[in-house]
Amino acid sequence: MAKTGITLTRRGLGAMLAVGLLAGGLAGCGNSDTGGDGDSGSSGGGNGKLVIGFSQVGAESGWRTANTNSIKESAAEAGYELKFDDAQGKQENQIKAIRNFIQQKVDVIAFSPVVESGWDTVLKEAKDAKIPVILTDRAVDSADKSLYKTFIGSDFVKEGRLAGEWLVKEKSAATGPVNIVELQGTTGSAPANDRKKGFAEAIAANPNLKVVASQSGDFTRAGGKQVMEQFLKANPKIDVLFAHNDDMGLGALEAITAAGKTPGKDITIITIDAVKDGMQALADGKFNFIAECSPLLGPQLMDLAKKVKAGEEVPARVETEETTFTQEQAKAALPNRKY
Ligand code: GYE
Repeated sequence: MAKTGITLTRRGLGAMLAVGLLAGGLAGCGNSDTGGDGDSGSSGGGNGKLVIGFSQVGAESGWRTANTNSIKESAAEAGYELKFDDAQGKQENQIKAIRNFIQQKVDVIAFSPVVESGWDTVLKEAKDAKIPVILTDRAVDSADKSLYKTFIGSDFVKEGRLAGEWLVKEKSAATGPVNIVELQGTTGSAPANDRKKGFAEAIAANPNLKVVASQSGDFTRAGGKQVMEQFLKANPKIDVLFAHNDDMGLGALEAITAAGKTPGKDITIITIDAVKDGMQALADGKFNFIAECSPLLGPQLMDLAKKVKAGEEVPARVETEETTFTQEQAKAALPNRKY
């Protein structure tokens, strides 16, 4: 700021210093780079910075870690104050965090709902307090769409469908039954519900493809390993594993190897996310296909937060762009994979 065209008289310098001090004092030191984000008019922090309260699901997966990093980095870059809460996978913690944000009169509340149901009451409280809400990553099933301004994230049904469509092609020559086991994400979460649905719809195209077991591994490696062990014990013939995220697939690899089978060969493995460890397993031939789900929602979230605070119209749905990876494509993409 004030780079050119100013001749510094002593009085001028004094005035500048005073303004600088005032601004600095109000901003409470810290980030002097507001990134030209034009956040004037925000109120919550009392320091001119846009204040966002964000309630995160937890730290269950590589995807989640990358998502948290993206949000924190983007807030810092935009010069916004981020009040970040980790709900440790519990809806009651998220509700508590949202109530705290309301009490603190943040400018915008954003959250990634751990499950789809049960949000109406707390969202109504935010609405009554006139604090706009942005759903990030996961949807809620509230019938009243006025309870939130927008929903930014992936199309999980599509991800499941892409996974299923790949399998239909891959097994098109099969003459007998192809037994599939499914590791579902967190029970009641939008990505678990939607990926299951999309996959089931797609594989209906080939009557040989049958899901013989489907259970939640809670999106974690430990969960994936444990449930896969059970699957292997209970089902003598498993041809395919569809895991709702990379982490569960990675956990399952251990169980499969321990059972004396070769992942990627004896059992075809399809996952969703495409985080670095997942991409590595795909490049190494242990996974066979990944449908991407991008965690890099931070920049768009900051942009939407600024707009909703300013009362600007925003689209009700902002969809993330994604692709899919075969083993060859994973090899090519890995060197540049940031997360
Ligand atoms: O796929 C999974 C994470 O909500 C899209 O949550 C997200 C999912 C992601 O735990 O790895």
